Amino acid sequence: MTKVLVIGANGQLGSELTAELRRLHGEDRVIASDVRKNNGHSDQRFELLDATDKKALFDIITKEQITDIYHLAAILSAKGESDPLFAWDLNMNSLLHVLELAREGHIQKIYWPSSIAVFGPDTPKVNTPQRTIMNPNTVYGISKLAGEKWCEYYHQKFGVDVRSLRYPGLIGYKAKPGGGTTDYAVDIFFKAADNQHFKCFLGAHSMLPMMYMDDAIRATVELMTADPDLILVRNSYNVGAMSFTPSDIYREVVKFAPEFTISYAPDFRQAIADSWPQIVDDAPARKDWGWKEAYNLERMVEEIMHQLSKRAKK
Ligand code: AKB
Repeated sequence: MTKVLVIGANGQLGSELTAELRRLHGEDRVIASDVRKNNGHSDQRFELLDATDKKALFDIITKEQITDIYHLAAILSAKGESDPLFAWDLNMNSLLHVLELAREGHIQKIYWPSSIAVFGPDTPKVNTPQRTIMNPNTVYGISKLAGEKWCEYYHQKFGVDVRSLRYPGLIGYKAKPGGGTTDYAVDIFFKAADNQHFKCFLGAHSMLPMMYMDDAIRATVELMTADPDLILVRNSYNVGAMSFTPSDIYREVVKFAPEFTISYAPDFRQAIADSWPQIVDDAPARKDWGWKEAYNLERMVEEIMHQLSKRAKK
């Protein structure tokens, strides 16, 4: 029977994915873990875990008889640039520990997220193919690209069932991201909901691929529950949903908050955004395991603004 460990469960993706995995497998069959306790609510099935501590990870896996790991802990693109060696250590060594534990037969299945950050300035920006030039120039991108290669290697050499998606920017309203280049597209909603001016750290016309959190969670679950024979890509799948610029999302948000204002003050994150694709081609994900997004920009903005205004009225 499946028993899951989520590493990095307090993060933007982790908090929502943990809730969905508990809905699917049952509360008791999903252990949340993170390097810090979640402020506030108490979680009976939570373990404090430093993802770089292989012994601590091994102890939890054996104690809880874990079968599947969702390893989400990572330092993202913008934050990684302030301490590259720390980002490399966390992003890389924690993945190698999980892969080794699977090779040694302690766990059966791994999910590990990659990112559009694996691409670089000389990658084709429009309809970026699954297989193309990849020369990332952030430490986060380098660690994700190396991680993809390790996942593929462990699958080919040792038969480890590891699956991965190259997430675009993930947009949700339940938990905030930290340290990413696409985070502006989450922050904008909170400023609009609080009726505050929004100073965007990317330029108005900087287009990036993005995805609503509900779609990201569904893509992850669909990939992880697909027949292993359908998973033909064992480094990481491109997955797309929508692409927009700061001025596109502002135009949608202002429909629900007519007083809301924006200005643009690009900082170091602009160069990171400029090195990434604008639109990804995710044909293999659609063909192999049936990926299809449900949310476009308009539908996502409507949903988030609706949820935030409901929350404000409580
Ligand atoms: C980031 O901006 O660093 C992340 C990502 C695209 O992986 N959201």
